[in-house]
Amino acid sequence: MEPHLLGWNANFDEYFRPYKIKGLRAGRVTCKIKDNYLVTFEEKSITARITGRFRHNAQLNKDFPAVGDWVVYEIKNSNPHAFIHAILPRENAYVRKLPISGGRKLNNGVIGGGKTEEQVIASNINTAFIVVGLDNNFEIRRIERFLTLIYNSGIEPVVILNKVDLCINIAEYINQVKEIANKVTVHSVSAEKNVNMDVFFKYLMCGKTVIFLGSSGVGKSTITNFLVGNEIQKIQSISKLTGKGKHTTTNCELISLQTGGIIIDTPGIRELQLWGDVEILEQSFEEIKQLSYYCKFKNCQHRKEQGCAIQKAINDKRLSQSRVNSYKKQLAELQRLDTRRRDFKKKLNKK
Ligand SMILES: Nc1nc2c(ncn2[C@@H]2O[C@H](COP(=O)(O)OP(=O)(O)OP(=O)(O)O)[C@@H](O)[C@H]2O)c(=O)[nH]1
Ligand SMILES: [Mg+2]
Ligand SMILES: [Zn+2]
Repeated sequence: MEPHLLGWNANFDEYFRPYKIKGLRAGRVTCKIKDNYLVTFEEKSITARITGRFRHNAQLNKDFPAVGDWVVYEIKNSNPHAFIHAILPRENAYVRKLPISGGRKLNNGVIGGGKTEEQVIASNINTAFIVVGLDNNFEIRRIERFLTLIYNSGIEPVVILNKVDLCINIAEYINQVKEIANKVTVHSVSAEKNVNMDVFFKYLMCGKTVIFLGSSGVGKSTITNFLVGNEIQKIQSISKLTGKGKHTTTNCELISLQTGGIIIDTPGIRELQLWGDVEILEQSFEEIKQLSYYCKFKNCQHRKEQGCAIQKAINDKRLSQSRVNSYKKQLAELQRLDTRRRDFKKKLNKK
């Protein structure tokens, strides 16, 4: 496969130049399981690990290769796997807050504790599909959280309402999404019954990478398999690293289509912890931000203050209370994150 079909472009060419002179190669990470990476170049995939020096220099989770990364690697004759020397600068990355480690508490619905670090789920992405199932899965507050994370990553979000075959009031759901994100494109499809599935093709042009996000069971892999048109291919590359094929997706995986588009399928995660600056809410809660300019007080908390434009909008039924609650909750979460990130940075600098 030609590199440009895998998403290679002039920027990567530029970044790669100093390594190329040294005889190193470039490939894209298609799968990652613990310390093992599957790196694809031209027609082949090779398993790879990072070099000792890479490990020594990597401090944070984001310093390690992720699915979608273009990496620089070396093949040594005596070794069964390749060695990754570097990651070429990412054009963007879909990140969330790293959910692992102890000491976590639920406080007012906000998860605290754990490490204050970002986790790169995947990188170098053109479109992020938030997939929801029109069975029992539809949850508008969850879509809002995905939108905040996607805006923070600088990727274009698109909402996919899957399983339309199980739903009679599709328009109602589309309206609910439009109410919270009127600029975001919404498509309703059925991967299983092949309804409206051609909407994906315009996002999957040559060299364009898309990612499927959403809870477990919404149909991300079913959509992926439909687009790949070949179920075996998907199971194969994961089994190359784990030795087994599975139905529920457990790892991110990048799959390139014959037609030139690239898909990243992800596992459905239960906890969606936000990552990003507070300012990002100006995008995911744009209408609230716009209204807040009309509040009488600049530092209005939109509770019971006099002249609060947001309270007025709620009273006039132009804005829902639950949307505002959701905004306040995300705001509190990001403000907490901001404090913790600063503490974490201080600690790192002391080391
Ligand atoms: N009725 C109906 N069922 C569907 C549709 N798309 C997927 N499903 C079913 O939904 C179930 C879950 O689909 P998956 O594709 O495995 O879901 P996923 O989002 O990949 O889930 P995880 O890998 O666990 O995150 C499967 O039993 C599919 O057959 C659809 O359009 N209509
Ligand atoms: Mg899956
Ligand atoms: Zn106000």
